[in-house]
Amino acid sequence: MIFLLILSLIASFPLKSDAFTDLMRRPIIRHSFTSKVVTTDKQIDQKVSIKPLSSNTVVNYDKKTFRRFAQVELYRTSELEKLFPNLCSLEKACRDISKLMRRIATDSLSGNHQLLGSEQSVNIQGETQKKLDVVANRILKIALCCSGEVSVVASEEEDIPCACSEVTDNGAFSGGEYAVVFDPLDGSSNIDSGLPTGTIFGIYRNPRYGPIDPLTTSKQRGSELLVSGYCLYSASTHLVITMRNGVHMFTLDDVNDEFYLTRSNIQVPSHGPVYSFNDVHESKWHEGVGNFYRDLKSGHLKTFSDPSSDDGAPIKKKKAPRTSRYFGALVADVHNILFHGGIYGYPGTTSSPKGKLRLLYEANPIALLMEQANGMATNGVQRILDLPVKDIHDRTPLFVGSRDEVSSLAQYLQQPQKSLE
Ligand code: AFP
Repeated sequence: MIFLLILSLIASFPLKSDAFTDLMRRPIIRHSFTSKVVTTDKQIDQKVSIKPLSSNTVVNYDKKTFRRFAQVELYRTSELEKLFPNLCSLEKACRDISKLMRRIATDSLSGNHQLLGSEQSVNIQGETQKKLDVVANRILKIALCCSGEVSVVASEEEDIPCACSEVTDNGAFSGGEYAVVFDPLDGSSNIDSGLPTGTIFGIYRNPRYGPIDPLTTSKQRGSELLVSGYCLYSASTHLVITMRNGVHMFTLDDVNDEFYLTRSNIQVPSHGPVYSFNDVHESKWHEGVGNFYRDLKSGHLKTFSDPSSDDGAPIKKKKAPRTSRYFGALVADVHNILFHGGIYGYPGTTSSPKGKLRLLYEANPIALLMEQANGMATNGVQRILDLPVKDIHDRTPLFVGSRDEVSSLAQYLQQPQKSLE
C-alpha cells in the first residue's frame, strides 16, 4: 500500500523529477579564461594537477615550467641548443625585475628611496632615466653576460653595445655565440603610477667568421632574429616568447617563483576591435595615416581597388565595432592586441618622421613575435623585419597587430594624396 502511494507521488511530478535528474547528470561547466574553451572539471583535472595553495604545497601545472619548455623546444632545433642557459638567465632577470616592480611603492613608504625616480640620470638620447631603468638594465646585462653563451649585449639605455668581457671584466666571457638586444624597462613613465611596464628582448647569432665587433653584430636586420619576446609587469607577470616556433606565454607564479606555460601557439585574431594610438599628434601625421585613423575610429574602413583598374571609388566595408586602449607602454598595448585583435600604431610626424620607437630594441622583437602569431608589422610601407639597421638607435614608425587592420593601413598609404611635408 505504502509502495503504491510512493509510486503515485513520483508519477505526479514527472517534469520536476526529470529536470532534477538531467541537472545532476550534467557536468559542471567552467569557462577557461585563457583559452575561451569550455572545459569540464574532469578535463581540467587531467590537464593540470592543482593542489590547494598553502605555503608548503607545490603547484604542478603539468610540469610545463618555462625552463622545461625551453629545454624541449631548443633540443628539437639542435642549432639553438646552446641558447638554453641564455634563456634561463633572461627568465631569471624577468623574475628579478618583476619583484622590484612589485616592491617599489612600499620601499618608498619605508624610506628606501634607492629604487625610486628621485635619483635620475640622462641617457644617450637626452631622456630622463628613472633609477629603476638603470637597475633593470644592470640586472639584464649581468644575467645575460654571465650565462656564458652571450658575447654582446646592446641596451636601449646605453649609447653603444657592450662586449660581455667588459661587462664582467673577464676575458673568459668573450667567446659566446649570441648577441642580445633589449629595452630593459619599456614604458618607464608608468612606474610611478603603478601602470604596466615591460622588458623587450631579441637574440641574434654573432657572424660566424672573423672577430666579434659589438657594433656590427648588433646591427642585424630583424629578419635575422632567432628569438624574441617580452616580459609584461602588470596585474600578473607574463613572459611571452617566440623561438620561431609560434608564440607562447608563461605566467609567473609568485608563490613558487616559477614561470608556467599558460597559453601556447597564440594566434592574433585576423581582425579585431582594439586600436592603440596616442592621437595627440594627429594633426602632424601623414595624411594617409590620418584618413585611416578616422575611418578606423568610425568603424568604416574602406577597401581600395587596384589603382590600375578603372572602377575608381573605394568601397566602405561593413561597420566593425572598435574600442580604444592606450597604456603608454608598447608591451602592454601589444599584449592586449595579441589577445583581442586590432592595431597598435606609433606614426611619424612632420617634425619626427620616424616617430619615437626604436627599430632595434622595440620594433624588431615585437614584429617577429607578431608575425609568429600570424599578425603583421610594418612601418606603413615596408615590413619592419626587412628594414636595415643603420644606427643602433634608429627609430621607425610602427604599425603592428591583426592582418586586416595593418594591411588596410598600408592600402590607405598607397593612395595618391598630398604629403604633409
Ligand atoms: P617610455 O619608456 O619613455 O615611457 O616610453 C615608452 C614608449 O617607448 C612605448 O613603450 C610607448 O608605446 C610609447 O613610448 C609611448 O609614447 P607616448 O607617451 O608619446 O605616447
